[in-house]
Amino acid sequence: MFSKAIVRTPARSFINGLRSADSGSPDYEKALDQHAAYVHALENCGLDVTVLDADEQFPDSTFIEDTALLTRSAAVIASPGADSRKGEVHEIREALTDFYSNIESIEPPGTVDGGDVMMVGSYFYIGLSKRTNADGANLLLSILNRYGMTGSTVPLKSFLHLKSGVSYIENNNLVITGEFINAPEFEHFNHIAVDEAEGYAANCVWINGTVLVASGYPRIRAKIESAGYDTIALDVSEFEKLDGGLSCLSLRF
Ligand code: CIR
Repeated sequence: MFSKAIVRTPARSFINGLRSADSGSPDYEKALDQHAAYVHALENCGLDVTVLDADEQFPDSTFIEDTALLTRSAAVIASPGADSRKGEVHEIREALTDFYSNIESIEPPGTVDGGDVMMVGSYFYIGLSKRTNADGANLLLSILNRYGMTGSTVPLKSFLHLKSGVSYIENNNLVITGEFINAPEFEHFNHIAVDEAEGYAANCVWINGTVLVASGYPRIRAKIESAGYDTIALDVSEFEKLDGGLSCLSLRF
């Protein structure tokens, strides 16, 4: 169960954030409204939400999940793989000192984006991606081991982050799409499979029994509900334009 979340309000510079394809420029005002609705949904799921101020220096800083990994016994400050995002970690360390006494860090040349780390109890899957390298993953595994946790790596082919294509929603259930459907690492889970057309919605967020799903993807929402979950659909169209999904917008712990 989670009791808290940290989010960061999108900065005006958000419209200049990183993107892999030109899906149109995000609308800043709309992004603010969507972000406010997201915070409201987290609160409705019972979380105490800390909202950090917008940081104009870093256009992608609202995708706060990438800056840290929060576990039950320690926080690990990430080491973002994209040059324009490296400086985001300083402020998050500050914010986490209010909540954690054990704060570890991934150090260069290791890189890890939080979006590449999927928690399944005390086991962590770490995607090896354009953003997360083997040095970073090994360092993260050694930190986790020190705190009695374990994990393993998963090679990525086309997704930006591991959690762009797979989400653990507890009870051995994975919402899963694309290259991960046949991945041996995930074959022992129940698959709630997302077809390519709804692939974006594979990034969803379990919070205390409720699953936040992106709106506009009715088939996957229906499948998640058939598996016994309540869902909340949220419009995150402006974040999708910058390759961001629901999980990227918060750190939950
Ligand atoms: C980036 O490319 O870093 C941002 N525009 C999107 C980050 C999305 N984060 C995530 O999937 N965890």
